[in-house]
Amino acid sequence: MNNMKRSRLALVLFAAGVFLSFSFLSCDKTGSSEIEGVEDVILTDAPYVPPPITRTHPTKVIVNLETQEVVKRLADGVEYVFWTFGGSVPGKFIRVREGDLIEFHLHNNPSSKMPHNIDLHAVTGPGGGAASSFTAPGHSSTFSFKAINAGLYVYHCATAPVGMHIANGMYGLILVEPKDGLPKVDKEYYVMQSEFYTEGNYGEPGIQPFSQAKAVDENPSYVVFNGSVGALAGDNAITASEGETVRLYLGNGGPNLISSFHVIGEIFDQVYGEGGTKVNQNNVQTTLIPAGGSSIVEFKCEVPGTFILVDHSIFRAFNKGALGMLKVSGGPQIEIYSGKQKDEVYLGNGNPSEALLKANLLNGAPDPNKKMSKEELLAFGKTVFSSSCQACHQADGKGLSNVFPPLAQSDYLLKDKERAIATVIKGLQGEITVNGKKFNGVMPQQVLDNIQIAAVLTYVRNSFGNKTDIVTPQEVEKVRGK
Ligand code: HEC
Ligand SMILES: [Cu+2]
Repeated sequence: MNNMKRSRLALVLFAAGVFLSFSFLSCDKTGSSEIEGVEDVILTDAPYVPPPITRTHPTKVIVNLETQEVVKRLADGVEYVFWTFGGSVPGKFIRVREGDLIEFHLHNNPSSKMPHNIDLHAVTGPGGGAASSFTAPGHSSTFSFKAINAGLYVYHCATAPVGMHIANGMYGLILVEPKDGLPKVDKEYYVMQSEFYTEGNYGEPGIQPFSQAKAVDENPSYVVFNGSVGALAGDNAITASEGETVRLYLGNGGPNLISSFHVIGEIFDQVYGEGGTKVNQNNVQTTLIPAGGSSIVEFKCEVPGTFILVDHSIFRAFNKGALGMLKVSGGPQIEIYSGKQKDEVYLGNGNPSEALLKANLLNGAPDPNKKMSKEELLAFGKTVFSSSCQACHQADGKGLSNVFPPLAQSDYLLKDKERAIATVIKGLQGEITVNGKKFNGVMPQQVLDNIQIAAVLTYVRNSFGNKTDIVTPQEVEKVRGK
């Protein structure tokens, strides 16, 4: 405790003494600093947070937390032996009030293989409680600490080898609410980032063992929010309604990486940097969360839609799993965000340069002088399709009714190979009939070389239920020459 706090406490105690009778009758907002009563803490699993504390005095809080070693899903088809505080990763969210006396009971499940302990960054004391809480399987340890500093703190296991205990999932957050509480918000959520180091690469199926080598190299196969790929996405997304304020309690269990936490399409109105008690920035795009550290962000959801939570070290988001979702319900807010207003044809300046075609070759495009097999055309065509056609004709080739005609089982596409080639080379405009339905839109000219066109047409003419012959670059060249 620093001197200022000490003298302030002394002052409060003095005042409390002098106005003892008065204090008993009227309870002011900050209340007394005397420990009063006992209660069991409420613990929650991510992404949920226990309710705000309404007490105006410190109390004795009993925390019972059990370390468990469990097999759970890390990604679809991938399992991992997680070491946990409370059965899932991240560990239970603990919420106490500044000045509370926490009586901590750490239980180690009898089925555990390892001893575990807990180092709470909210503790002022050696090891953050680590030595006092060292607990063998089938044992319980008890220690107490006073939460003298408010803030959002990481806790983690600190049993040797520490790196391995953390890498296997042993971390969570404890919020020490300031005496006067935090400003009221509509929604609060718990999001914790961390990495997993598995023998197999991202997505390799089966129960994956821990890789010490990858952990030492700081080269994880997975970077995730709330313990697994997709834990915060799709049906597991966190939610809010338009107009609501949201507070995220963010933690980073590491063990190694720093998180550049960002919500795509949102701006943090307030950031309590590094999980301290002071708003030290407004209007922040990306907040840094150190390994073994935290951050609190608040924002208002002005516009409905799906907002993507990422580590903006962006390959982690799209290739290692660090992607979550906040779904905001509500009606359109055109004044703040219009949505797409127009889609027009843009032809640019025509054909790609020699240099660009060469560069594309280096990036995996096939050699134009080589004769390609059907398999090669199909494989390359798939990548061309996803970058050049999919946006309009859709991933399943079914198009969009009345706007983009289907390629799947399209009589127009399958009937006339030369016409299909010409469509891609020159674009298409004016009324056409596809499978009996009329379309009258504009397909822009596709700036692609002969191989790309041969490959993409081979692909679309042999996918989505279509089955016919291949298109060769020579055939494309012939149509171009006409
Ligand atoms: C910007 C949107 C857009 C893109 C990108 C696009 N198309 Fe089209 N495509 C259309 C529209 C619109 C039509 C219908 C044009 C009309 O009504 O005359 C069409 C028609 C077609 C047709 C004939 C109708 C049918 O369904 O069989 C084919 C074949 C076709 N596109 C293939 C492709 C291929 C292959 C690519 C990628 C190389 C591609 N398109 C990229 C919008 C697009
Ligand atoms: Cu441990």
